[in-house]
Amino acid sequence: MADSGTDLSSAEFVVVANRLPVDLERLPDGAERWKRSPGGLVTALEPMLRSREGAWVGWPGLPDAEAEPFVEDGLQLHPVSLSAKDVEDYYEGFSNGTLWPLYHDVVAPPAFHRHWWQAYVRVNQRFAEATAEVAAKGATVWIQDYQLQLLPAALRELRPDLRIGFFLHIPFPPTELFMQLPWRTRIVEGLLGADLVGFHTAGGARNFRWLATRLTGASPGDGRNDVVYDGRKVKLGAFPISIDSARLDELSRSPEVQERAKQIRTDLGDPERVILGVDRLDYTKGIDVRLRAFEELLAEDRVDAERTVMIQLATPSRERVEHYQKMRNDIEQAVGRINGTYARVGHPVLHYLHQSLPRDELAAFFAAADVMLVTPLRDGMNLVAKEYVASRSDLGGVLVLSEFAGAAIELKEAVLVNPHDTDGVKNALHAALTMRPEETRRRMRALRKQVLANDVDRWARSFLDELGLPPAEETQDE
Ligand code: ADQ
Repeated sequence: MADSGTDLSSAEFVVVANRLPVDLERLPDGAERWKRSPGGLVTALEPMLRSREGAWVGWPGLPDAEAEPFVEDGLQLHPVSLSAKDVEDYYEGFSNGTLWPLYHDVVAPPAFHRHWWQAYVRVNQRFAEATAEVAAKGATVWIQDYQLQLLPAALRELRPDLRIGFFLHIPFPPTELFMQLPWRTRIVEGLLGADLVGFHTAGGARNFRWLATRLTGASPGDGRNDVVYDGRKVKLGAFPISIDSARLDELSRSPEVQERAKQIRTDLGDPERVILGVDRLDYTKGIDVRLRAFEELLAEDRVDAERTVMIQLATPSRERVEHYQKMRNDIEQAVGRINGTYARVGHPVLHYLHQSLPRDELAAFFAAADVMLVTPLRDGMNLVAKEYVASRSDLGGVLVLSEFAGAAIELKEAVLVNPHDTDGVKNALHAALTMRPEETRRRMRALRKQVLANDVDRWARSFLDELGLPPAEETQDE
């Protein structure tokens, strides 16, 4: 990837996220190189950043990497260095061991450690200093996600001239749960440093507004979607994120992907029904829930092991965090048990890949699956549900979706389930496997209308319009 040290100036539009859109890799000989890490957020924001000669501030993904800022294709990249201890305490500790489980309805117990909190404060401050150096006078800064909730206030302290937006990609928890956090007031004050705080759902915004008025000196504003804090109006709102729907639609229609989808079914032994799960391997995603439902349906003979195959694709994730290690063991044990009981030689009833797949391969799996099982116990949005829908231009396939995913608010024509209700999940899966084609098409048509009309570009624009980012001057496509 191109790497040049030129043209680093102050930027009018800055995105700040825990990670940069590129990863630094250390090769066995000790050399380092940058590798693109394409994700939905990067795809959504990159065109806007480039057209404004914007900047992205974030961690390069390796501990103790002292990388210099550089420009790549008109986009400035500003690495923030984290030591191994920072990674352990701020990232794996406070972000993923405290905030992640707390914000996901404590489906795993959060750990509260003062030294994790201190690292979180320290690293947020470092991000504030890095961002303050990069942003031009009066620039717009868009901060992403739960790792950086103190950054809005820390940045405002250094640079009161900036326009600051914050978006939370995970759920904002019920107020009773949030109150467990020993540093609850500091987090709310941190977020109130922004001019606009965005959530996936209106419920998240409501919870935050209630806490802001109870825990800080904030008073309710004139509208239902704002508060007044420190003499400033702070806007709150729901901005449900989405995917690059058109691009995925096009990819999944390509002859290569369609051919590969057929091949996948052939490789599986041409079963009548293919069930699919695709997740980051995370205890919030309810992978255990769907394995249990599948296993019980097999045991009760409501699903025929000769004619049905389930595939679970799981991207490795947070492998150094304790809860994740245990969950991986539990899932792999269940996979072994299910195949041990119901598979035949050469015909596993359940295929499990602990691997990250390329986009086109993933699209082929979506196109090959009759039923997509998305059963998180809690999820901010869940993009996989939207990706499945975007991949089904044939109007085939049934989406089974947890009520506790943010996506359930928009995707009402999915078969909605309560993941805590095993019988309910079993019945939903059975209904999906036996649904009449007309009903399948009717539901998929409605789902596609929603997903194709509301893509990630629209999400980013609606947030930035609300924040008041002026349109880029010299470009046509803004
Ligand atoms: P995540 O928790 O990572 O995101 P999700 O929204 O489902 O969850 O996004 C996962 C992404 O990883 C999807 O694009 C999916 O295709 C991809 N992926 C999963 N398994 C894969 C595999 N085996 N191979 C390749 N790719 C794979 C967080 C929040 C969500 C919120 C998003 C965006 O937890 O609730 O929707 O941010 O705000």
